[in-house]
Amino acid sequence: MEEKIIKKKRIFSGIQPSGELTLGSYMGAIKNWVALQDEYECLYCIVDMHAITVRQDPALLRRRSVAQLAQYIACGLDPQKNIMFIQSHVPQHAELGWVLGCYTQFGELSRMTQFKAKSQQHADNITSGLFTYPVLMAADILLYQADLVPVGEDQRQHVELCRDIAQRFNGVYSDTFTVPESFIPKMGARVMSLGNPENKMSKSDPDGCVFLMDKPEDIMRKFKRAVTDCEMAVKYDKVNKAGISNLLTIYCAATGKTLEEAEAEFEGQGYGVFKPAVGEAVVELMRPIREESERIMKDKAYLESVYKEGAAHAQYLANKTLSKVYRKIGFVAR
Ligand code: AQP
Repeated sequence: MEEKIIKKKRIFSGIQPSGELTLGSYMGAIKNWVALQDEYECLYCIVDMHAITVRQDPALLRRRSVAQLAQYIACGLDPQKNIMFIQSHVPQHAELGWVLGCYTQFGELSRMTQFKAKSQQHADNITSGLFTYPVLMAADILLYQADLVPVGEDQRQHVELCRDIAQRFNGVYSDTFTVPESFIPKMGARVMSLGNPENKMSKSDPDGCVFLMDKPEDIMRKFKRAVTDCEMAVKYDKVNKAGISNLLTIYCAATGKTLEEAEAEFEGQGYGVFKPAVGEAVVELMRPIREESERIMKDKAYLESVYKEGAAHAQYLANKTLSKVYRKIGFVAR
């Protein structure tokens, strides 16, 4: 009987080393990366080229890029199973980014909500890199012919644009790129700030943000101070009880419980009991990750071997797509 080789589907995702990894990036993205690593062929990237769309401290960026790799591994990503690398080590990202920029409309980029938000946040430094960020992100994904992109809700619009660019290019030059789908978790797709539950939890808002490497006492303090409302009921109601709804989501994502189970558990108990309970659940979730990261960070040679091997493997895959693209658009072979 003929043996069928079933090719695994491919995943690409990345996080900017523009700050410390947060509970938001863990629940929105990394938790899914870990869950998907057996079923898919995965490329997980540290997107340092995206990070420089806003000003970075060079020494800190270098340190954070390596620390982020250690944290990926500590979260449960296995370098033997996944291709883990630093974006700037694979120059094909920039090369394809340039090409795709010539297939993206100015109007499309102007509509990106992240650009609007970040250009307000960094009004003194609105660079063209910030504007074309989604084109580079499309290149990241399309370079590897990824089928799936596990991200938080905030990145949905960028993945949609990536799909549009891929379809447009395929329409002009025949099938070249796999058109990817976003993969957004049911619980934790949009973790909100603890200080302002109307806003997304972001690494650039340290007050409302829990970092993966925070110490237990800091995590507890942040949750005890979390903004709630003047009622008493632990009930999920995103419109009227944004703070409590966010804490319930975090609690469920951390413990694996459903919203109904969590509401029942805290029925009749005030926020004075609920808030520390959420804090404790997060402390227990983060503890092994923090301890393992600290251990891995001491082994610089190991980390270097992981990102070097990852880059070599990624370059091999990236070259296949890039040479196809160059041929199709009419560049002379090197
Ligand atoms: N609060 C969040 N809830 C759910 N998912 C989130 N992600 C980020 N914040 C949340 C997801 O994690 C990945 C990390 O994306 P990134 O760091 O590359 O970019 P970002 O979304 O711009 O991160 P921040 O923390 O919001 O950075 P700043 O403060 O610089 O703006 C993505 O998959 C994202 O969806």
